[in-house]
Amino acid sequence: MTFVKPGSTYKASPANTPDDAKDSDASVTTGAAAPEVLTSGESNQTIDAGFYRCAYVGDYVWLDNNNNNLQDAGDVGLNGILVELYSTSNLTTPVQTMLTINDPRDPSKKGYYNFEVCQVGDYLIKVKKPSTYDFVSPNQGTDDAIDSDIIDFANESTLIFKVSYAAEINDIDAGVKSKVLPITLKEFTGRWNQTEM
Ligand SMILES: [Ca+2]
Ligand SMILES: [Ca+2]
Ligand SMILES: [Ca+2]
Ligand SMILES: [Ca+2]
Repeated sequence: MTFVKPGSTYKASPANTPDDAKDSDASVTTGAAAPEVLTSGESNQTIDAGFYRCAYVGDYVWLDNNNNNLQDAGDVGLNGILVELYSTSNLTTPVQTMLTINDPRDPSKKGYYNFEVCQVGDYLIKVKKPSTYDFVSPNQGTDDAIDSDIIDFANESTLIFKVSYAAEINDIDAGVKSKVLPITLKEFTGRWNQTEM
């Protein structure tokens, strides 16, 4: 007997734990349960298949060209920016990292990142921007889908957020702007023109 996943985002539960009444019997790789020979009139109610889904966390790092702290028309996504996912149980080593890429859902959009998170819990995101950029002001306006969420500039980090079972979180974004370069005054020449009164 072979079980087919209900959809591509589903994963097979581990098979064959000691309690056959409650376990999954479908192979994680093939979906097939071990063959059973039933005699006439015999009943076997222990052949089960378990599936689960993971959560997703994303999705953009963008350059705020019009300087309004929101992701909107005229802004562009930035590719190649390192994004790190940390569990609050270990804030020194990320559980996952990726470089931002073209959005596979819409390849014209850059700056996309997405983590598949199969363990529910508390997480935060760090965005390792180049030093030529500053982060924009976070949590501006009322629409979290277009605001920036890096609130701790020194640690390049978001607030802690909860990832629940099969959650699809698409509003954790980082806006950056070009740094205002410090200007050093090298020379100043002044001239006083006395005007005759
Ligand atoms: Ca079973
Ligand atoms: Ca903007
Ligand atoms: Ca926000
Ligand atoms: Ca946001």
